[in-house]
Amino acid sequence: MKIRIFYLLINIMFLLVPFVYGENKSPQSSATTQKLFYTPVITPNGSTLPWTMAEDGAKIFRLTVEPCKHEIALGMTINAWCYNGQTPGPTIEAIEGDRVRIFVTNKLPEQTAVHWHGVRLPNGMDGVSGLTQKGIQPGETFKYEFTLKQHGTFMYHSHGDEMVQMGLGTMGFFIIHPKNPTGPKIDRDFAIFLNEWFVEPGTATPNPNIMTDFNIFTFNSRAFPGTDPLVVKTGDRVRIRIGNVGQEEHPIHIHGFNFKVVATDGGDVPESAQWPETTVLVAPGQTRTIEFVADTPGDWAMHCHRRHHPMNAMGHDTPNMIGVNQDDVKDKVRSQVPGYMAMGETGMDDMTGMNMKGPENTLPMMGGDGPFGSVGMGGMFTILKVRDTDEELKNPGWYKNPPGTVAESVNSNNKTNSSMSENSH
Ligand SMILES: [Cu+2]
Repeated sequence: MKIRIFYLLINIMFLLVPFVYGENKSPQSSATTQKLFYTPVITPNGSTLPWTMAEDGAKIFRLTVEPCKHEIALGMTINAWCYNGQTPGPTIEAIEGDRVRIFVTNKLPEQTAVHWHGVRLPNGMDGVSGLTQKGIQPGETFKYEFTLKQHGTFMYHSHGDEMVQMGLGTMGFFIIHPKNPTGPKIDRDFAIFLNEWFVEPGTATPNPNIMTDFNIFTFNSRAFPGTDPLVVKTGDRVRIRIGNVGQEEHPIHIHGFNFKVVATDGGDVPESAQWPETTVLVAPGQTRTIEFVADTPGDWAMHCHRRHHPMNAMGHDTPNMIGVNQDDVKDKVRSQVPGYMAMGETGMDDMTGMNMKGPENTLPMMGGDGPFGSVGMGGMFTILKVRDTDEELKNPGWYKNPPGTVAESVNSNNKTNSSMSENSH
């Protein structure tokens, strides 16, 4: 009986929730009050766009599109086109019902316009240069203004000379939180933009004319090992929003968990239509929002599952030498080219340890040191770090596997694996 009353009380509390939220949900309320409604989005390697409140209650955002230098990972910096000096541009966060006023200043050498992908708005605010507005000329500032009628994960990007402008990085997230949140509380909310580039090794400007043969694959315009890890606490409900306005589709895979696709840029997926997945395909022009409970601690890989995409620039067009004995050739070439190494005979993993000096301003095909050696990955790869304690969250380091839980050699008396993980940080 007591239990029944307890559940009855719980139910009544849930029924009251919308009314409690209703007290503060006006778009005119202050930033601090509004923060109560949602877990702020983390854009790994990126940032959130600050806003100010106009006297009439509109939220004012400012974007400047301009050429910038952008680091893909240590050792490689490109000439990108950015919003506010960043690619992806800073994440816009607002709340359903907000009136937003967005000033866009063009400092590119050509005209531009900004399209608010997936956002329902008046036609003249849709940002297609020539079709719905005049192009924003170099040096000009345009004002976009509309009221947010929906919630979800949307995007903003150039519309007009897209091949060049988006090919050089002009894209960002536009995230609208629900006015009346439903469902379980989200503890960590991440946003990751997918993109691919072609940067000729030894150069710095991505070639936007390339249609298929990309050589740099990025999460938030960073390639592993330059990608920030996603750090969460064991038991957290995690949301990851993935966006793509590139040229390629990417099946994004997470180890250790299964998740559900809870929303697209078209809106929420009804719970009855969500099925469990471990990989979600995100095509150009789509966002996919996934959720799961991170119930198992560890360092879990998250990456694109197309084989060339968790990989960096070098080696995609090398001849296939798998299984070819190069001993004879090696000596002959070495007589002409001192220090020549035969490569790819037993696979390419051995290349990761060689620290080969490639052309300037490019990245080794794969790399990134882990607690057990080279990770043998690059490109669209990051690590989901799930940790038990707040202390570990501050400095997660490498996961310390409990003794006896690491795969290890059974025929070489090699017991270094578990001790390595216990000692490494
Ligand atoms: Cu991919």
